Amino acid sequence: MKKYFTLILMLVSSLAFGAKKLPNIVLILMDDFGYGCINANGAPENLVQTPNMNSLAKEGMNFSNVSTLCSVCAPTRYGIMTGSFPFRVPIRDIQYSPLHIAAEKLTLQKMLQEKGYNTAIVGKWHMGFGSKAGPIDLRKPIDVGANSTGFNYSFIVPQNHGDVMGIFMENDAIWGLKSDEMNPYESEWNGIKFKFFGFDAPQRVFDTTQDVLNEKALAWLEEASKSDKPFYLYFATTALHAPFTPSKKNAGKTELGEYGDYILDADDMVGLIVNFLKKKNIYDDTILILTADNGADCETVDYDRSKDPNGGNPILNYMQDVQRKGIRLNGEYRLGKGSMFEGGTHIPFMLRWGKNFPQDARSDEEFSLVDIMATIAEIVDYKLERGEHAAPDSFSVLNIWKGKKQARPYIVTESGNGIRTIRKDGFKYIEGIVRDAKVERFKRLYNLHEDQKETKDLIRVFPDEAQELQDKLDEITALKMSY
Ligand SMILES: [Ca+2]
Repeated sequence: MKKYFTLILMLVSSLAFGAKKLPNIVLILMDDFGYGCINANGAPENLVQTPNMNSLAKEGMNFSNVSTLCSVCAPTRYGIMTGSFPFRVPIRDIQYSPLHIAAEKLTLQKMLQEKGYNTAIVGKWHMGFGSKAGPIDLRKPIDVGANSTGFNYSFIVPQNHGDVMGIFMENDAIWGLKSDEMNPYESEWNGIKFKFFGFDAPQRVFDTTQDVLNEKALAWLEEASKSDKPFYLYFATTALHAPFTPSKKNAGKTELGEYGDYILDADDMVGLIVNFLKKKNIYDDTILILTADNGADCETVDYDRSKDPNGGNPILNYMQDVQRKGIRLNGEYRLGKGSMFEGGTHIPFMLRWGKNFPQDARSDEEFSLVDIMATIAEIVDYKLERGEHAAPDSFSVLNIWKGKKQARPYIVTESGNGIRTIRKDGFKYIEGIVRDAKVERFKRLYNLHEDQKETKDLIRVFPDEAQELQDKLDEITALKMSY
């Protein structure tokens, strides 16, 4: 009798207290979006306006010291989705296949599915398809892709804005494919040629791609919000990856030209999501994260196109012209996308969850995008069985998200060509070794607390500290996990 009574009591209490729905989660991951592109982070308002992101900073938290995993796209995305440093797997030279997330990997989205979430990705994928290496024919059935990593729904750009596929994919098949015919074609932006396979399916158009993604994201949210299940939307935007092709609505509006107009598109997108959540009265029940995979693709103002026999790199020339108008796209940080310096890895991060997290707050605490997975695991009470395939490098930084102080043991990042950096107590060590002997010269040590622009190399001043950090990197590599 006592046993039954206990059982009934447990049922009653789970109905009364345990029925609290888990929070919805929307993770907006911008592409190549620099720390300094937002007014709230220093972008001059006379050049470009980001009212929706500024409001988010006021309604939630704005972090000034968050690092991405790598200063280019795919490795960072891998790290966010798996809680694993991307140097543990070969991810570079991605050509659509194979799928880079192994079947045995626990992902953020699988974890949330297990907790009863309805999950979706809308936007840039860049994680490959299929179980076999080599060129993949997207017209044929695909055995593994975005959905098999834990998304109930996917509507994706296979690689990135401007990719040769030129199509959208829905649930890992080409969206609207009519036949096997191919009619290759080209287009041009800023003197750069873009080639497309010409699948017999709706083609992405540069200046409407983000609009299509917005519509798909809102349509999915509309459906998902009708259900009792909590939802997780991973919204990976095409903005602001080159080509910089703003919508007709915003073209010509800013003093920064197409680049600034494209920032307006990105800001409008944030407004659409926030307004949707407010309209549905679920804004306070949703964890909203806004961040970026890596910094803007720009050099410092010292980049000298005149020394290049070809007149410089078209994108870097373009970005330099933008910065000469008086904006620092990556804030005060050195260099940008692809580099091992902070301009490539020091990204914007905003966060809101009603009254559960501070509002109108700034935080200078340090953490990494690899920590999203373990932090969310703690929030939704998912017990991570730590190991090589379960968030091996992710630390819960929930205290930081709650506005408190918490020291993450160290921060590891990578450059586009796989040079790793490790940061601890202000010291940032750049290993400058491994794949190519020519990069040996990049072995460096900086004190970011005193020199955030990374101008004074201290490797000869503090050789022991540098060695200690190299040893730590070696240990992290050998153990296959750092948690
Ligand atoms: Ca990127």
